[in-house]
Amino acid sequence: MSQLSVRDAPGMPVIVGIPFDGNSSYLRGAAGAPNAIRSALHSTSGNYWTESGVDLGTESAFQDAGNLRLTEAAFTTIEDTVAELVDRRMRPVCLGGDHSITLPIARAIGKRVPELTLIHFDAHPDLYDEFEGNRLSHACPFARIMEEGRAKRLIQLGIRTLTGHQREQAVRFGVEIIEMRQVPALERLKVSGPVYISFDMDVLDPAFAPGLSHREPGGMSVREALAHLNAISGGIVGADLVEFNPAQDVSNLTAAVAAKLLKELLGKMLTEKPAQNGWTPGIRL
Ligand SMILES: [Mn+2]
Repeated sequence: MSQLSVRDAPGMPVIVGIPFDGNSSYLRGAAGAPNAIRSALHSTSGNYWTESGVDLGTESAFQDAGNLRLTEAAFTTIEDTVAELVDRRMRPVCLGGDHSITLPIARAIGKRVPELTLIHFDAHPDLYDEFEGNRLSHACPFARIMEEGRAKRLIQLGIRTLTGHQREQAVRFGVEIIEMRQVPALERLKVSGPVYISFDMDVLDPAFAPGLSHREPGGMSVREALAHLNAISGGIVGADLVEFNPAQDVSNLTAAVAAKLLKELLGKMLTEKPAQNGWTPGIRL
């Protein structure tokens, strides 16, 4: 049964909290992220206007469906919820949770949106065939997504932890990897057609975002991440923001960064031009 209580509004971004960290390999805690991000987003220390001039404080900007109630069949619930939103022509913006949640999300979207391009911000390629015996580990979702053919293209950005195995996997699946040492790479994000953005917070340097399960130095600044988000062309059909671990945060700093990224992402979704391949997100300018 559907857990969604949102009104029909074609094209509208809908926040869905996914408090799930059961496939984390190292530290738990990411399940607490959705509520921490909301607290920062609604903090009276800031306002609801994006840098691009969009006021997110109006009822017509976005909806928040709250957090999913998850049981053993968490992936089924996630896939069904995202599928319902896409079928209702809305655009899910999922707040993780660990990165394993991107697999059921991509299943739902990939089945409904042809010619999908995934743009994946991360320190890690998450392409392991299996990790510590778990094929659904947060280290594996993009291997499963590409095996299952859920996307036409996978572009990874900010990568700085490639192993020999994952280099082989990238070749096998035709993944277009932009390593962190190649950043900035704004032009490589000019794509056409529908786009799904998966943003792992650990693409950021831990100096900017200490609240991570896997701190990987040498990453992006917040400003670099925003520049690359804003460089994406195509029509955004959905997104996720994952791997923020509030248990590792310092003075709610990473929560503020996640809320900032969420704001600017929503602002971009509300001002972009519709996709040119027939999947029209139904933007209302
Ligand atoms: Mn990562």
